[in-house]
Amino acid sequence: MSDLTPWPPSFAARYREAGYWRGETFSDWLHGLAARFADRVAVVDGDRRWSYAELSEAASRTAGWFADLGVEPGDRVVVQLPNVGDYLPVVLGLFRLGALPVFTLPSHRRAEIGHIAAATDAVAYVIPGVWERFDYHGLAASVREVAPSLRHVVDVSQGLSGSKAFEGTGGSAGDVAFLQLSGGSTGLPKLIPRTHDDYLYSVRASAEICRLTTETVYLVALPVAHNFTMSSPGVLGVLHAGGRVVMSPSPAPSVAFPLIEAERVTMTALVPPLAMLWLDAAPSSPADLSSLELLQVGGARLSDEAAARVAPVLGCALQQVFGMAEGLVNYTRHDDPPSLVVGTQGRPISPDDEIRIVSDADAAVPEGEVGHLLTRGPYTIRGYYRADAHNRAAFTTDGFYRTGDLVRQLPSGHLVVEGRAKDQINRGGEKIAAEEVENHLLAHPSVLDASLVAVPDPVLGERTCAYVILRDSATLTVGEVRAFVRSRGLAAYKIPDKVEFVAAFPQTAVGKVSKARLREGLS
Ligand code: OOB
Repeated sequence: MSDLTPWPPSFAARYREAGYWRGETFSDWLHGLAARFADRVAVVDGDRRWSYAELSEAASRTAGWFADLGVEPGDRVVVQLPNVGDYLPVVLGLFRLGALPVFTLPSHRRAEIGHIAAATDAVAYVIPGVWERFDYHGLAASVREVAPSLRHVVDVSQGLSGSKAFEGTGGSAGDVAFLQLSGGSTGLPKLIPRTHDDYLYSVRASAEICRLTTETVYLVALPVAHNFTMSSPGVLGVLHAGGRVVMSPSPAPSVAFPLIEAERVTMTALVPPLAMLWLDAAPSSPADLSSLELLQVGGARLSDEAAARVAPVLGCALQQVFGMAEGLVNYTRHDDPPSLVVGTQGRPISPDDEIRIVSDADAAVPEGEVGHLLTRGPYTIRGYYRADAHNRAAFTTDGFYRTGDLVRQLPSGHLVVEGRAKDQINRGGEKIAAEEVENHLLAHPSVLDASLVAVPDPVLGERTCAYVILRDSATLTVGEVRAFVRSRGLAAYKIPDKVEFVAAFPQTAVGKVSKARLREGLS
């Protein structure tokens, strides 16, 4: 099982020659930022502030703290933190040590974290203590039962200070720097290995495309560990430009709007349902949002109507972002005409992002027609972490990643997302692999078969409906089904929104379950 499927040497050489891969590690990068932007404020969390010099120093001390604990370069450390200032010293500290953060979301529970910790042989698990009335210590105890490698649970609310600074190289630039979680379409979440070289390229290029400067003030409204928030251009892009990162504990207008006013925030990133919530809340809010220059929206398809309302209602520019944790990120550009900003999901970061749009049989579709999006390039992975069998299906033999998205491309290179072929539900930007939830439903002794499909939702875009066939004479209520899935330790967003009991599933011509007909409500 390979940790990293490398790019073929000829591609790696080309990416180095083009200046994309610079041989710099995150630790080198952070030293550079501390030297360049020393006393400028890097991170704000409530009353706490870190300058660039302080952030680099805190990262070194955190690295020392983990080293004292026995965490070694190359070890995996599961990080489950909300939008708190400590996130950056922890992650940058692990980078400095050369240990690999494994990023998870605060909403993940025993099923996800247990699997991730076990699959990566993680040695430590970083938690926020209690957050939003949920005690992560209890979760940690159950994770330990399934992940025997886990030696340490680290609660950042207890403070990680008092250590000697660790000064190391933080690995090599071609090594895996961290693991990111895939949205997935199969039974268990897949892990994405990103290297220093490839990720830092996407960070630098994103900062440039988004025209970030030392004056940029970025509000972290979405979960900080998501790829969008982290690098598109996100927290890392803003730090790269010497700007300021402001942590918002929640994306709710009641929390985020006063922070925008107080910190004179210039940009932020949202998923479509939150963008719509902000559009509704802004006109009657007393908060002064006039500092906002740019709103990025991505993670799921933004409707053209909502897109058209951003500039008039929020008084800032819109940028659509169509990205994926596996790599490829597309942005609409500042100088794009309004029709492209409103009606497309942008074009790729890199001139070396290769885009193929193909039929079911992998043949190129005629220009401008809808097909499956395949991609490879200088920051798109060539394989998931320790998933050789899955990789054979998820990548073509010549290394293109099968995104599972259905798109068409305009002559300008901009992509329009028209749908999805993968068996995944995009619940307002939160991705749900149907098979993962189906497997949990099938674990119930009264359930004979289960199928999870998307149903349209005016706010979230999609919600989930579980169609369930019960065993003979079994009885279950909707509430019991949902409670059962919850009891399996799944993140709340994966618990079926609707449950329908049926006698049989509609079938396709070849006898497979027809999810298309289930989505139509069995009509
Ligand atoms: C982002 O990353 P993931 O890994 O959570 O999800 C990737 C998938 C894409 O394959 C696509 O199905 C969907 O999310 N998606 C969009 C979209 N942005 C992502 N579908 C339609 N329109 C969009 N604008 O979601 C992500 C990563 C980096 C930057 C932005 C988003």
